[in-house]
Amino acid sequence: MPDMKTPSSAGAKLAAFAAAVVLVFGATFGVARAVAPDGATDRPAEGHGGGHQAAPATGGGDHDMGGMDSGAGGATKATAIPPGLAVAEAGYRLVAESTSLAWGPAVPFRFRIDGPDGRPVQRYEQLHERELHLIMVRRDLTGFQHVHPTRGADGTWAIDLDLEEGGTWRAFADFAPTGGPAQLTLGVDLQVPGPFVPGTGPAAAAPPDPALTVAFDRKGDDVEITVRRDGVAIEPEPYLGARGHLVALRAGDLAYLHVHPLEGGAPAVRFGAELPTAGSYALFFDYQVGGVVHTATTTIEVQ
Ligand SMILES: [Cu+2]
Repeated sequence: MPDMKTPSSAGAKLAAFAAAVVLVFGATFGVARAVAPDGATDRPAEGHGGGHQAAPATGGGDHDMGGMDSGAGGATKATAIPPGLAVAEAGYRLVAESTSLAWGPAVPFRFRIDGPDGRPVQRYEQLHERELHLIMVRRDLTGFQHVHPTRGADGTWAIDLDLEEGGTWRAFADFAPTGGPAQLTLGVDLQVPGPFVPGTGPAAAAPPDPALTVAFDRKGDDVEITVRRDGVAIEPEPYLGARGHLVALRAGDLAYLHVHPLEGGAPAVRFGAELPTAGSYALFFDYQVGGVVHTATTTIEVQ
């Protein structure tokens, strides 16, 4: 048994690291509660006493992000970490069967969500009419896919992905485990061997419907999105229980911001989007017109 009162250099570093990890994870939970929709629209929030009061870091706080100020131990300042940066959180872990996938138009991807008991989660709450949403984003932000895997009897999720573009993809699983947090977003990087040229992903190459245009307007903390066909504003059709779904990712680290639809404003669609720091954010808006789901994308700068 090593004498814990005689810190070796490695032991002291490990202790400081552990303290920093605890603080960083503590901050993660606070912000997830503050930024997440918290089931305000489609399910009651569970066990979130006071969570809404936690204020996310706003403008100017970005220099604190990810501060693993080792050495400082207990003095490390708690930092605000948005969702999507962690592979495990609140006792849940995203486990990919393989993080190296083949190249091709229909590549099987299998994963599971392990719960606090170490077993694959088998019970989920509906979140926007699905148990789990899988968002695939190429790390250069030019590839985006929003798909819905199917869950097998053993809890394993499976889907065939279109991976005709090489590079590193980030897979985000967005879900609400029964008895767990009201919304969790876990992410893992997947390597897809193949030619990689930045800025040439499928989103960049997707042929837009020439009759449709999409305008993104910032209104304070909100984002207002107007879809037009031949110049005339139209209301998107209901898709997964809403008039559209917006994913916001912070450029640089792909932090995944939860945004929530707001009532009113039709035919435009409005979202509350608390963007936690200055910087660039990529927005991906899924909407349905004429029975076809389209994705519109833009980048916004937050000063
Ligand atoms: Cu979805």
